This record gives sequence, structure tokens and C-alpha cells, in this order.
Amino acid sequence: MQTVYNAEHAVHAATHEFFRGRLVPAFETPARADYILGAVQKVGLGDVLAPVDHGRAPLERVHSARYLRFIEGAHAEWLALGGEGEAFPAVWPVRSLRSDVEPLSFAARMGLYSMDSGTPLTAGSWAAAYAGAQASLTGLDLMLAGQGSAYVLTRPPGHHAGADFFGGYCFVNNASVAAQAARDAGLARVAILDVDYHHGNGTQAIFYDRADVFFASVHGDPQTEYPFFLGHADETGAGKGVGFNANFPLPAGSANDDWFAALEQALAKLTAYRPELLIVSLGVDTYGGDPISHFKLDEPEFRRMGRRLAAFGVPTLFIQEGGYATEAIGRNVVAVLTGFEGA
Ligand code: SP5
Ligand code: ZN
Repeated sequence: MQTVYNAEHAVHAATHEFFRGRLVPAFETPARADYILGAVQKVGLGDVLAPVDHGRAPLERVHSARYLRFIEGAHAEWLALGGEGEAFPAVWPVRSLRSDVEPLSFAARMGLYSMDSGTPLTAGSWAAAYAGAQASLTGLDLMLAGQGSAYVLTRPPGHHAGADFFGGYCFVNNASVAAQAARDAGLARVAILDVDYHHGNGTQAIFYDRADVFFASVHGDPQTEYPFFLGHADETGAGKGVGFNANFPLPAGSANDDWFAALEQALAKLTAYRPELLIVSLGVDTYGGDPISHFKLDEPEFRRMGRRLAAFGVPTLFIQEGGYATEAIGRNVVAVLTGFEGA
């Protein structure tokens, strides 16, 4: 399996994030990708390729132009105002407040274009996220050229980012950019399977009223788990998209058999859909040793996940999302990919 590696990831390097009102060391770090790259090379997964630049247009098929412009310039604005280090939002246009008027205030625009204060905006956020989207598009090119699988090694992750907001460590929704580009390249039905511990609220929202991209997700129950406000089982799509969204929330603490039972249900939905391409939002924060998540998967289960996804029998593009047990992330990701390859 070939890997497309976003080497620009390292320019997005937050030192801190908020947790319980205090700044703690950031969980989403450059070391994550370094460990994964090391593991990919160690097992000899396959060639490691650089992204090809596809420009900004494929990002604008998913995100609003004004949102992308904001992210591109936000850190420079922050510095010009006297800010130091990373920027965090602190005020949001919740119910009864207007989000149709773009304020002049930088603090207000930070809130307009975000969903949480848990996502440090750094000097390199835009460059890293832009290059990550290019890596995803390059991975899609491999699929369109007839590869049976490919892996996009990138950070920051993407699945929490919506059409016009960042959050959950995510700025540009890589899986959504690739799915939309696949549709634009002529594929009729694309499926996104999100196996990250956290519900992929951004991806779901982007395709919620559409039948041409099916979103299925297995994740921690939003009653208790981030992102809290989306990811329930009764979210099945809207308008033309009714029946093309499927959520399988599991209680925190769930372990192997419960997780794989939910995966079977998700795959049953996707089998009926008959997608031409499967995009896997591959978070390995389902690992038992993950510091911010609460499932209990381990390396053998990641291998089993890969084997099961191979048996699904559809060309599969893996795109990296979460996973915060830094020293274990490489072997967990590679277990999925080699499980897939070996099947
Ligand atoms: C892509 C992805 O996995 N995003 C996850 C975003 C999670 N944001 C909430 C983080 C809560 C941090 N809790 C720290 C717990 C320390 N014990
Ligand atoms: Zn996650």
C-alpha cells in the first residue's frame, strides 16, 4: 500500500490546549505523525509519496471561501493584535445570536468560525491543513488510477471541521475534500466510514442532505463524549440524504466485541449502498491506552479491523484522523494497514 505523507504537518505545532480551564500540553502533536511514518517505513508498507498540489478549488467545494480565507490569515491577524503563541476562540454565536454577519473583531470571527476552545490555532495551522488536503487529493488520485488502497498520513486531522468552522483539532476536512473530489471525478457513490473514537460531526454535516456520499460512524456516545452535540443514532440524514447517514454510538468503556458488532452494523448499511469508493477516517484513539478517549481496542483488534475492511471488498482510501497515545500510534495504524494488506 502506498502512503502519501504530508511533511508540512510539522509546521502546525501547538504547545498547549485548554483542559478544565487550564492550559495543558497539547495532545495533537507533530510527534504523532513522526511515529506513524517510522512504523510505516519499519514494516515496509510501500512507497512514501509527497502530495501533488491540486490548488484551492477542491477545498472550496467543501468549505466556504470566507472560512478558508479566515484560517489562512488568522494567525497573522492574531500576531498583529499583539497575540503570542497560539490563538483560541472564547465567544460563539450560539442560539439567538447572528452568524450571517461577519464581524470585524478578530475575537468575534474566531468564534464565528469555530466550535470549541480545544483547538489551538498556530502559525502553521493553515499551511499544514492545506497540505493535508493536498495529500488527501493525491491519495484519491492513486485510487482513481486503479490502486486498491492507499494511506494518507497527515495532521492536523479533519473530521470535526465543518463547512465553515474549525474544532476538535481540525481545520480542513480531508475526508470530505477527497469524497467531494471523487464525486467530481465521476464516481457515483462514495462512502465514508469514520472509526475515530469521536463522532465526525463535520463530515456528517457536510453531506447530511446528500445521497451521493454515505456517512457511517462508530464512536463514543455523544451523551458523554466529545463532540457532545452530534452523533446520535437518530441522525439518519435530511431531505435527499434521508437514509444515507448512520451513527453507531457506543458507551465509553466499550471493548472489542461491542465495537466490532457496531462495525458490522455500519458495514451492513454500506454494503446495501454499494459504494464505488470507501474512505476510512482512520482514528486510532479507540486504543485502550489513549489518554483522552475511552474505548479498549488493542493491536490485535486493529489488525482485525484492517482484515474486516479488506473483506468489505471496495477500493479503500485511509485518511489519518485522531490517536493520542503517541508512542503506540504507529503500531496501531500499521496494524490496521497491514491487516488490510494481508487479508
Ligand atoms: C480528531 C480528534 O480525535 N479530535 C478529538 C478532539 C477532542 N477534543 C476534546 C479533548 C478533551 C481533552 N480532554 C483531556 C483529558 C485529559 N485527561
Ligand atoms: Zn478522535
